[in-house]
Amino acid sequence: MRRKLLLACGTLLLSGSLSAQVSQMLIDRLISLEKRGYMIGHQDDPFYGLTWEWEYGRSDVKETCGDYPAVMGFDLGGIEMGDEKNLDSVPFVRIREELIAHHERGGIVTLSWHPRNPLTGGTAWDKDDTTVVRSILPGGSQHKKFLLWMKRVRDFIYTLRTKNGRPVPIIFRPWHENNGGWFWWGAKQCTADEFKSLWCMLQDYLDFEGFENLVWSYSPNLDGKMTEEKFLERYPGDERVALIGLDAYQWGTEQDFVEQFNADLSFYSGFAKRHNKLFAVTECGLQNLTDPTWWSRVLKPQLDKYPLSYALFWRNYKKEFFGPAPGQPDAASFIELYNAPNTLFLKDITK
Ligand code: BMA
Repeated sequence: MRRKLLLACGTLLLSGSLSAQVSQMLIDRLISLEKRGYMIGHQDDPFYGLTWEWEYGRSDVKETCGDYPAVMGFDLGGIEMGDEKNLDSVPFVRIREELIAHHERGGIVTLSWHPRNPLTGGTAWDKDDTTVVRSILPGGSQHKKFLLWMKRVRDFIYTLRTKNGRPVPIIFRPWHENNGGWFWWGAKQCTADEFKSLWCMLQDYLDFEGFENLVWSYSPNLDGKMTEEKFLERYPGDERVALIGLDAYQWGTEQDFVEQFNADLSFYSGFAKRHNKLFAVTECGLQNLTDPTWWSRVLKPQLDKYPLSYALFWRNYKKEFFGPAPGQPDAASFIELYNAPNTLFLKDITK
């Protein structure tokens, strides 16, 4: 049965089963936390950092500023193949363990998915064939295969439960950066209708009665000139999305980033407000923190201007890292971000 997102008294309301109440509770919590500031998140935080990997209890964010990020992100890429490890070599058993642990310590968790290319067998970035999405929709040559891929995702998510058997509420962010042209589900790779059918197919498959702990996040990439018309072209619809996300990295100059980021932040936060949705910067960062003052001088002043649920920095992979780490030149700037009253880390959201 499809979940209904109803608008009532300025909040999002979900009807349905006990698990739907689980996602509604997360939505309510996010709405209420936003009144106090925005949360800081980090991808793959408990698995590895700049100088360590796989050790339990470690976190570059915590070792830099003294607290865990409020939000932790994990990626499902590879689960569709039945793999034991995800595309970044993180064992799925460990993902399950850390995701549940973060929820149980009061944190918020989000899942992304970089699935392989179902038509060619290549990676999520295997983008040259423009028939991939069509091929996995009902009637397509790869539909049956994709049903199995979705089943593997569903089976894994089903195991994400607390000791008492309650499903963990999860911000689920599939088909991200779909306005770009680098994933097989990108704007150059499929039509808007094909994209919407892809979204609905996955959502209808995962979102059935009794299995509704997912808060769906729709997250295009930084455009710099996003408009309502452009945005709506591939937007799956208000009834299918609870959180609007923006993935935004500084790849070029600071000036370009600040300009484009503000343009999109202004559009996205306005759209979210008008449509009664949450808004978050669902991926962000400056690769390898080449500017040691970036956190407090470049990023924070922009985030401060808009109503925002959280900003999540991408993973600290040694060759390309986006989060802070102790002893790094940017650590002091990150601690400044941490000390600000409007940035929320784990302790802030659990007290
Ligand atoms: C990208 C890079 C890749 C990684 C992928 C999924 O942005 O970090 O190295 O495999 O995300 O985490």
